[in-house]
Amino acid sequence: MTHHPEETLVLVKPDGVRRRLTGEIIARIERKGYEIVDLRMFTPSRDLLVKHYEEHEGKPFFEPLVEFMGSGPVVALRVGGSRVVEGFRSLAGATEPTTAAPGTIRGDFGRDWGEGVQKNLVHGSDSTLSAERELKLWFG
Ligand code: RTP
Ligand code: MG
Repeated sequence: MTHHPEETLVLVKPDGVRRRLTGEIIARIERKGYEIVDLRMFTPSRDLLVKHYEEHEGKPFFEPLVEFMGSGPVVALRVGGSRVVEGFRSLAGATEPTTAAPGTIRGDFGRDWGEGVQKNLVHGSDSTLSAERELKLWFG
C-alpha cells in the first residue's frame, strides 16, 4: 500500500448506491489520480451515523438525514492522495445538487427529488481533522 500525505473519507450515500452510481463515482476518484486504499459496503447503524453527523445534532435536518443514511447500504471509501480532502470536495460539488456545478458528481447526477439537499449522492470529509475522526469511525 502506497503511503499518502493525506487521506479522506468518502461515502457513496444510499441514493448513489440505489441509482447504480458507485462505479461512476469510484471512476471519477481514480481518474483524478487518487487511490482507493480501503472500501466497505454495509448499512450503517444509527449509532455510527449519530457519531458521524454529531456536528449537525439539533439541526432540523438531523433526524431525517440519519434516517435516510441508514435506509440502505452505503459504500465507504478510504481515499488517499495529495490534498485529497479539498480535492474530493471539489469533485463532489456544492451541497445542494440542483445548483452544484456541471462536471461535479452532484452537479452531473444530483437532482432535487422534492427532498431538498438530502439526497446528494456523496459525502466527503470537510477537513483533515474531520477526515481523521471519520476514518476511525468507519474503518476502525
Ligand atoms: P457532506 O457532509 O455529506 O459531505 O455534505 P456537506 O459537507 O456538503 O454538507 P453538510 O452541511 O455537512 O450537511 C451534511 C448533509 O446533510 C444534508 N443536509 N440537509 N437543510 C437541509 O435540509 C440539509 N442541509 C444538509 C445533506 O445530505 C448534506 O450532505
Ligand atoms: Mg459535511
